Amino acid sequence: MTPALDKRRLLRASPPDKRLGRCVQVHLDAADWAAARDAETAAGLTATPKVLSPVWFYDERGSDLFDEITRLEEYYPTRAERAILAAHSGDIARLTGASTLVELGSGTSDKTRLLIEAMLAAGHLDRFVPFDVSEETLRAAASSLAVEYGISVRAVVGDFHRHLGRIPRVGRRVIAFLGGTIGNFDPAQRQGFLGDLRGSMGDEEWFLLGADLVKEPARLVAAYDDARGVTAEFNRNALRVLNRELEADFDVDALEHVARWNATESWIEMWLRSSRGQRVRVGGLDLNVDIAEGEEIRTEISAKFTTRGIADELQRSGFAVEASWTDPAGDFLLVLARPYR
Ligand code: SAH
Ligand code: AVI
Repeated sequence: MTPALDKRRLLRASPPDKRLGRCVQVHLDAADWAAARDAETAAGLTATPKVLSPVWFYDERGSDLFDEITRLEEYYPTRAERAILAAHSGDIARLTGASTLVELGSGTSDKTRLLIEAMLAAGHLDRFVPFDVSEETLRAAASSLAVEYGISVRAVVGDFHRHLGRIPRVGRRVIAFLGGTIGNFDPAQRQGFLGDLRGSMGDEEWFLLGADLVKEPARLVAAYDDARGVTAEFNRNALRVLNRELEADFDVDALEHVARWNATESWIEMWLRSSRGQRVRVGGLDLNVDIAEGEEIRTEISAKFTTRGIADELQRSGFAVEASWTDPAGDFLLVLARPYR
């Protein structure tokens, strides 16, 4: 199942999974999300240049490919963030004293185990609330974490840009947004997201943000254009998902992966370049899309930050940085912030 794409499933909430002895509840969201996503896709495919939302990457295969990316030699962010969490999860548990850990864009919640274990050791953690648009990955992670740690897990299927308000406000929360996923938002989305998040948080709660830092362009490009071609396949998979879910007929094999550093915007861009002209029918959108030979579709941006830039953006959105850490090489940043009035 792709990112909560089946409208019927969006309409119901599944009951707690009693077999686990703990509450694994998936709150599914309203069908209007699919309509908004489709409208955004139609607008993106008729824009110049053509753009797509990264939401199309994460069907089951895309989530597996992302998992493979995190283990690539060239893809340093996951290893760097894991090193920070290994060194500082105890500090985070102590500073926050939080009883609820929320994780946005949780995926497999792999690195999050370090936080969960530190928060359990500190004796405060009651529940974990993973939030993701990809239902299958969310369900699998929620079930195994509930069984493994014996904590209550309330998983929420939702979209960062629409459904933050559906996250339960229970206990004293630390809201983690790891992996540098904030870099996949454009500046307006980032501002909207931080404002929504701040508006949904109480003064005693915490925001833990992982962000990738600016570095030499060659390393950045290699991280998004690995030698084995895993990222290329991850990129093309977005259009395989579109073909399946929106009854489209993109010739995916004629689309070449391109990753480039945009120094002006301070972000990596991923594109798919068509090696031939193609007229694509997108039945689900009742749309024909003409793609010229050599034309590129932008599928993702991944912004890279400075420590100062992140602190300023957080400040402008109503958060004050309480602590921040990098890995020993200074590749990745983890920031612990709290709302100010
Ligand atoms: N946090 C994990 C996974 C990062 S991959 C890590 O650090 O490794 C990005 C995750 O964000 C995926 O699990 C994907 O399904 C989710 N995601 C992408 N777009 C989303 C959206 N619009 N709303 C909610 N989740 C989204
Ligand atoms: C999820 N996100 C932080 C990843 C990134 O690095 O921007 C997605 C990704 N795209 C290509 N490789 C990894």
